[in-house]
Amino acid sequence: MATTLITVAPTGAEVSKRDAPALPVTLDELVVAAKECEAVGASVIHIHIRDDEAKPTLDLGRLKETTRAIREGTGLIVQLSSGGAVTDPEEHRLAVLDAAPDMASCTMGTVNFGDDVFMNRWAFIVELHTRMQSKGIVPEYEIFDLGHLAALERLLNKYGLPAGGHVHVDFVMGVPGGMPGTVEALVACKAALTNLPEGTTFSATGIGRTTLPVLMASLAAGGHLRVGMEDTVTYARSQPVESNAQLVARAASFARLAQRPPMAPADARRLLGIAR
Ligand code: KMH
Ligand code: ZN
Repeated sequence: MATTLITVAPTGAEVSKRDAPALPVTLDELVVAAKECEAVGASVIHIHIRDDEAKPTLDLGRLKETTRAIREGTGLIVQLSSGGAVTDPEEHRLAVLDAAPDMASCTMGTVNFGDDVFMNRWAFIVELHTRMQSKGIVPEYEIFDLGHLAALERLLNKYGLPAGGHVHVDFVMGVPGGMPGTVEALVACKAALTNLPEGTTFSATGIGRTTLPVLMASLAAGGHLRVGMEDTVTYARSQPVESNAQLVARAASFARLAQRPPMAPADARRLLGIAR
């Protein structure tokens, strides 16, 4: 039976604990959230970390400690964000790879990001991709706009396949400044995958109120899912998210209804080409 890979993005860099009290910002909170999410169907965790004041950080020591702790506490695939926060310099974003995660994100182009700009120069993307190749870290290519898929096609044609040989992309939809979180945009992205290597897989996430339409559209289109408080802090109208596990459990229920139950981490490793 076909299954659904569920990625949880529990923290992000933009949401504050004040706005979302359930946001995991300490290592202990993150490990608890990771265990809960694994228990209800997640197989990948997309990690951003915070400092002692709960501000986003790319501190390498903390990233290493976090990677170790999630591996000790769970069987989840550890995917570190190389995107960080919009203010993070490129050197710090590249240094994330020195924490030796299983996976790291690799955003395929610059995008307006609310009132900010999320900068991803071509030369930076190439450096990230080639460093991941040499370190054996499997990328998840983050697609905020349709043109990012054309950039990915160019990247793979010029620099070759990623570590593990499998291409997996994540459509991040509904960011103000990026593509909308609509069925039409998702279908357009899926259609553009025909220009990428055969077997390329995709997941999708919708920011804010686009979460549910994107989740249902992705399942219907044969895609995988990403959910979490990085992307959504409202469960339903006037109902704040209680925990990341609540979002994963909902995604898992939809996946079961679609006859594509959650994928086990071991199967996700095989699919994504992760050796460990
Ligand atoms: N926080 C955003 C600026 C990623 O994790 O790679 C970038 C982001 C993408 O969240
Ligand atoms: Zn992220």
